[in-house]
Amino acid sequence: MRYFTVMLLLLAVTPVSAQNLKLNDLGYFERRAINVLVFSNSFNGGFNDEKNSGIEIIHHGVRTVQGGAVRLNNTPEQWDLVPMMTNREVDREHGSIAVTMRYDDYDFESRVVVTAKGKAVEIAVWLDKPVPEKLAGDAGFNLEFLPSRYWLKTFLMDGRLNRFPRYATSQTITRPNSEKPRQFKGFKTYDDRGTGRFVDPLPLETGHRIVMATDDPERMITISSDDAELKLYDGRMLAQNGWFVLRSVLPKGKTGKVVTWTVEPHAIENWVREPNIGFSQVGYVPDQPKVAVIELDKNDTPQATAALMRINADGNREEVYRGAIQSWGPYFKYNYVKFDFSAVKQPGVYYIQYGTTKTNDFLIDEHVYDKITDATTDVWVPIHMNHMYVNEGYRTWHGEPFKEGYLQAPESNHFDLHSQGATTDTKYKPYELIPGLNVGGFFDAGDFDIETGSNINVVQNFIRAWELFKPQRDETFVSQQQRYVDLHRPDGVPDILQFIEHGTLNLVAQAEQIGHMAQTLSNSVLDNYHHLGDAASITDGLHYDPSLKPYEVSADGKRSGTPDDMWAFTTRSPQLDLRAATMFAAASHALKGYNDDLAARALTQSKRLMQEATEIIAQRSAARNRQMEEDFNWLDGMEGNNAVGKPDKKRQKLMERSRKNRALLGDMATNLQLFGATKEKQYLDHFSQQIWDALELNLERNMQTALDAIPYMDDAYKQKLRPYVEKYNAYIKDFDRQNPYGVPIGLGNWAGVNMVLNFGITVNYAHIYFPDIVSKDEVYRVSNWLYGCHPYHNYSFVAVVGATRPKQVFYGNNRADFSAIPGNVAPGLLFRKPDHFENFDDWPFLWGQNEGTIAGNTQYIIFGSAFKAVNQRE
Ligand SMILES: [Ca+2]
Ligand SMILES: [Ca+2]
Ligand SMILES: [Ca+2]
Repeated sequence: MRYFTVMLLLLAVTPVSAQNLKLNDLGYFERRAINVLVFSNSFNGGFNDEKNSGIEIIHHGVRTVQGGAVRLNNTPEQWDLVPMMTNREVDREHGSIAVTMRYDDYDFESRVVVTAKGKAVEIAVWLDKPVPEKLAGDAGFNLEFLPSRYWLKTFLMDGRLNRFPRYATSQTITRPNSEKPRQFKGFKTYDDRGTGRFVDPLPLETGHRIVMATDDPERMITISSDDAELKLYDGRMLAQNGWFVLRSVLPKGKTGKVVTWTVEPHAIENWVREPNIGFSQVGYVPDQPKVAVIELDKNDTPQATAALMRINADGNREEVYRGAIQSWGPYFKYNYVKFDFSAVKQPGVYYIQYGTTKTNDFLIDEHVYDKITDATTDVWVPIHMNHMYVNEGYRTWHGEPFKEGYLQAPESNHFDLHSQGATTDTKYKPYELIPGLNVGGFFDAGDFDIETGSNINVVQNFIRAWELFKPQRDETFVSQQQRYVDLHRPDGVPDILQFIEHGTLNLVAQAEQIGHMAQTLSNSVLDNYHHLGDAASITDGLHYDPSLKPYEVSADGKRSGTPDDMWAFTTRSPQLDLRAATMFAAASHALKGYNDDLAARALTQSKRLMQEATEIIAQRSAARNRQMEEDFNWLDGMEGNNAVGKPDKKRQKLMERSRKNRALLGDMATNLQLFGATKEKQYLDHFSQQIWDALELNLERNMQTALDAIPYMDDAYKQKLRPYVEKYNAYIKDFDRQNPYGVPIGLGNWAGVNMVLNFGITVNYAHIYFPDIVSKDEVYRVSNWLYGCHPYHNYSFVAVVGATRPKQVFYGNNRADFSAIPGNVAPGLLFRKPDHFENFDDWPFLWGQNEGTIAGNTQYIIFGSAFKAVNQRE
């Protein structure tokens, strides 16, 4: 590890003038305690309004304001239109940032210019052409405030006293649907119950000057406008994930500078952010390295030492270790130092004392990791079993969903990033019931659809955990016949086998009924996709009958005129079929002896899909060479991280040979799975012919597959693998140079937990098979990160179990409730450009930081199982 021993110099960071907001080198306005970002993050995520864009304010370290833009609604929802940023100019000379944004649907362009004016910014909206007739009265400049940081705080509007409501209870009116600005792709977020009218919130207050949070110096902010009326709304009236919205409607028929606001966030004089002491909330086993990473404000001066304090059995506290603080250096906006207390090995209850900051307590003990996967396997996973009634003690998590089954999707461009092509690729007509699909499967995440790709991963993850560790844990009653799941009720069958069975049941049904894999089984209408509540109430459980009127039920009570039935999106993807074939082969192996009938069905589908999908790809390849390139790129991830710049000649040759081999021999990992399922030698030969080129081309990506093969291979294989593992070990250690936490950190639109877990799994296996190359110390990198040693805060990303201070709020089936489903794993630290990491623990709704997914959480089960295995080996 790279330490600069005790270099307690002042850091070479330019201090920002305590007085005025200045445009900094990173292109945002800054003064101490305040960052004002102007479209550093624009509206270009996977979905429309992700509450992550436009003008944003990071106020005493918390991003409490965002969404500053010209918008078409009082309180925009996720699927309301967002403007496309067409130009952004930073004018250093005048200290301003100008952004041009455009609504193509309405041919409507506006420009927002933000200029530093002392401690405030001026936000001005400019129009070259007047607001289009259709949008007059609706288009306005909006700025949104995080409810969880403003509720119960006071505010003054033109001197009138008020308080932000804890819960949405303001007033609304209804207006004719014809007046509603178009929503994403023409979908509707609401069910108007046949009234032809939509709901529009009324403002909480209006005026020309608002002072928010006069009672909280960290949140206090003053906004005024001479030329426009400010209206304050509660966005939660329409959608629980709405924010408080302040807006000014753009005037009709005007051009030029049409709206001007002055926005002044209050800054606490000489404010220094509290140190964030990252450590493992689950605790530490006695022999492992124990290094706290301390995140410091750039205006903070590091302490010379920190202490490890023990809480003894009599309740007394004593300092048992004092060590030097070691500097790591700057990483994005903060400065990092480390405190190494590995020397302390005695089991006990401890906390860290750094200056005046004390952490909560944690354990050092041989058994701290024993239960890290229990909440995930016993609680989170069974709650996500679709087509079942799920009970826990006195509580029902959900009834049996989607009793009416799934209809063939018509041609459609869906809202959850799916589409149905012009042909169905099935024998079914659009809207026809596809029988037998309402069985098995797992809810995707915070939504309740069956994402086929994710469900394939889930079954594979369970199989992997089963084949490697044979966990016999039985805490769950599962009856497919009763369609009933009861938590904490053993039924004599290992739960993991029942989860493999449950996932396989749905996927085999897809292959059998549809003839190939569906893309997804998902909602047909947007107004039940954003469902918050019992999954059984998403649809009415009755078959949709278009001959009935909407909301009408047939005399026999079996059909309704409400078009709420779920759809199967069936456009054929041979790549998805290949992945399913791999999974079915492994599932048939795992289920043999437990559910022989399902095992046989899975093997039949595996062989058929493997053959058909390979043929389809070959046909396509012959027809379109370029498509082949894409197919194979998709399959083997050729564009790996270690391909820097243009590939050289040698690399080009390797890539060509690798592609050719893949076309001839099939996917390398599939071959390995098929060998495991059938023990037919040709599959292993096909694997062996490809693995070395794959390792040369992309070591990080293919190391796991190489390690997975070890149980099937001879000693020569392992010897040949050694130099690659040595290179992989260097790759692991290089993360100590890249960031203070020593793990891969993702900067994408979804925080990086999947990448961190993958890395962790591979490091565990590399250590298990090559302990002399990859030392045991390396396996703790990922556990430390997951359980609290990370930027922003030090809470464990895994809900509830094992940790002293787990995160409390996640995005999932429970997302309206500000709670956690036990065992959930958060995506983690979401990076906001240009330099801010974030994980809200008081606001669940940002999926990129708080949403647990079935693929991610079952990946965590593998990581946890492997990690426990390493720790329990002597
Ligand atoms: Ca989904
Ligand atoms: Ca069981
Ligand atoms: Ca229905």
